[in-house]
Amino acid sequence: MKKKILALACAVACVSAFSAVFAACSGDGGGNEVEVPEGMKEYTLEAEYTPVADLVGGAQSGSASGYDLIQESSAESVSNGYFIHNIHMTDCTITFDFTAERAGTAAIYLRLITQWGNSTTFTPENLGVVLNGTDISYSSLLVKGSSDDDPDFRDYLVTQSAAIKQGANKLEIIVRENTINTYTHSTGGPAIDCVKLVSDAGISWTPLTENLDHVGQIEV
Ligand SMILES: [Ca+2]
Repeated sequence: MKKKILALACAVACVSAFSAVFAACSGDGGGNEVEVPEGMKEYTLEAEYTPVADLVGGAQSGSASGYDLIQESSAESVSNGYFIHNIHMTDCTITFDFTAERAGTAAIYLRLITQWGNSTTFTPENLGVVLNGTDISYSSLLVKGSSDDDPDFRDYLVTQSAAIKQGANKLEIIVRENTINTYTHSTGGPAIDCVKLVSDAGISWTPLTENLDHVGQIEV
């Protein structure tokens, strides 16, 4: 009996230790904690409020474009109840235009899942993150596998310190030609819930809240 208890205690301890190591490791697809240092502010730019009307994406099966790229969801991990999905198309670009009161720096987090169940590594080769026309050379993001029906969005740190200009700035997330979508074995992009900027530059933007008036409707 003692042996059994000892074995059980050891198993629990091992699992706990393993979990702790695993959680601390950024390579587990679990995302990053958003950190807001003193003097900085966190800004959330919702993907569903970006210009999607003219976008052409691609669904897991079939086509997807325009407002159909916005998915409503009551899942706990979804910020503001909506996200953008089905951007499985080379060059499909989600654009966040924002304004800064002054020049400064920003940490950039993307809140993402993959729709095809498997955790997947995004790099600048298959997913461009472009600020004011310049590629951010992030190393890689291991994004947790998930699904539209049960999305488990996490924040992924792309860069700790991007240069923000005074005035107008443009952040683009660009799907590049790839074969990472393990469901279609062709081009895949992540589903995007929002972008979080942590900055001292005094950021504002104009969210296209009217997008939601078109969700679920067929445009003619
Ligand atoms: Ca959202």
